[in-house]
Amino acid sequence: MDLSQVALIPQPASLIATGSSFRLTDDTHLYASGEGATAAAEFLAGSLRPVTGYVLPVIAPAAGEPGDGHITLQIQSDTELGPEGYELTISEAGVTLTAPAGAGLFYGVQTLRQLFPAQIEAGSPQSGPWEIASGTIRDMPRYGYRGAMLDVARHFFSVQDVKRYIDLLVAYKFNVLHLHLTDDQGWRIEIKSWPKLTEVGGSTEVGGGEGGFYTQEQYAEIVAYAAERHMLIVPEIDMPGHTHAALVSYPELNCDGRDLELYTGTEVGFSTFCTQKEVVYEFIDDVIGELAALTPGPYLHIGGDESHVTKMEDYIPFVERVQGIVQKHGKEVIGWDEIANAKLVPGATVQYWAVAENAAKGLAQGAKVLISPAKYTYIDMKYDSTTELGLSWAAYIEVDRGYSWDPVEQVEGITEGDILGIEAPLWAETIDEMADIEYLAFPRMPGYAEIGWSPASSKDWETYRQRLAAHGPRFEALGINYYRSPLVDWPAASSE
Ligand code: TNX
Repeated sequence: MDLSQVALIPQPASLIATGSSFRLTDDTHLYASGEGATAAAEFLAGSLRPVTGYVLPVIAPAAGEPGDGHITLQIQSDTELGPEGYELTISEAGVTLTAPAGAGLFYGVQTLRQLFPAQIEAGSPQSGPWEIASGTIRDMPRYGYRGAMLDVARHFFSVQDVKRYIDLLVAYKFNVLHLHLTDDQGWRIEIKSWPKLTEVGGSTEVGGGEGGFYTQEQYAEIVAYAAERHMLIVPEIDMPGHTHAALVSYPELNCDGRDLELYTGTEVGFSTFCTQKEVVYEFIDDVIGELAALTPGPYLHIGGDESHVTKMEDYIPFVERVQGIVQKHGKEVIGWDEIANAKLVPGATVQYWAVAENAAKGLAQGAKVLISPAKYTYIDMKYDSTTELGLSWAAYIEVDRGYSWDPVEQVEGITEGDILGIEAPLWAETIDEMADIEYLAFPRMPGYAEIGWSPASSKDWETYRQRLAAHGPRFEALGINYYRSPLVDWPAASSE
């Protein structure tokens, strides 16, 4: 077998094929010691057992040579690999996966999954043999932040849906899920000190459905589920615009204090907190305080986009004050690119989605930039004019367009070191179930995974589209409702 012919996404930083293979059998043991190694080994065993029917015990390494036919996972310092890199060596005699940290072992395990035949993803008994090509992979990411965003405000998605999205994303080495928790149509996170946010503000969604929200316990469950998979949750409270659901729940946050009706349409830019009222800042302090306490990750996203009815002279002091509140609660600020019109606190990140000049204003203040240009990374954009779901205001984003761009070319004067990473947002005006998420995310998300992880020099649409085709059977084994782009020659068996 030839390791260099295996369709890996994202493409590893380096790979050497040695022309033989390793066979997983019912006698294979997974040797692991130490926290990160055992967790990664259990994840691997957990994905292999239901399909192979093998026992695959995870045990501490035996004294002396392990003998043939086993898989060893080990934490091992290697300054070159960094916190997420790994080295995977496969021979006929066995598999050795080493990494300086648990995250690297986890990513090595994701690579291993892709070396097995596609049926490995079926989740139910399949016939082998379970053989993988031999060689060595040394691999590490280009960016430390490889994100997806899910809008649970326009339509609400259950904890179970979010967990499934996490499962699908980590298989491609994504490490951040940004949750857009609040917007005009819905407030989706329980805030104990302001209970009407969810009682009232969480009670509907676009189209007038019943909406919903996460209790703090459910949110903590999502955070923990993600953390076990080396994924960070970045919560967003969008403000001062996109706040109609909060304004309906608590009219005193509005300048004229008047009662409002819930909103179930899809317009943007019509709502704003009253930036002059002290109660608004007391409210934000409570909300950010509760959310920060539930969020082990370093970031808190304050939105800041499309505040079309907030005057610039009100918007700027508002953003400046809210940044201070985030800092007070021990978190780092992320905001959509408009926040760069304000004075940014040290450590702030500007998420470039629309206006490159805003990103440049952030850079000039020493901020990092998170790259999410709508015209390339908004997976709520239709693939082409015939796509039923999605919008098209930024572009049609076929699979080639989603793949064929580079983060460092998006903002004048930006350098690799200025870039925190990339993120592909999924806005939910037009989608309301898991199958819709899957249809818009696949097969585009693997392309963003490669842009975020692989060396820029290895990017090549022609070879990528062939690798992507080979992932069709994997998508099917995973039950993913994916878009069968005509630009990709999906294997016959996978086109139904
Ligand atoms: C723009 S992206 C928005 C969202 C919409 C999205 C639809 C951004 C920061 N604001 O409010 O959902 O377009 O594509």
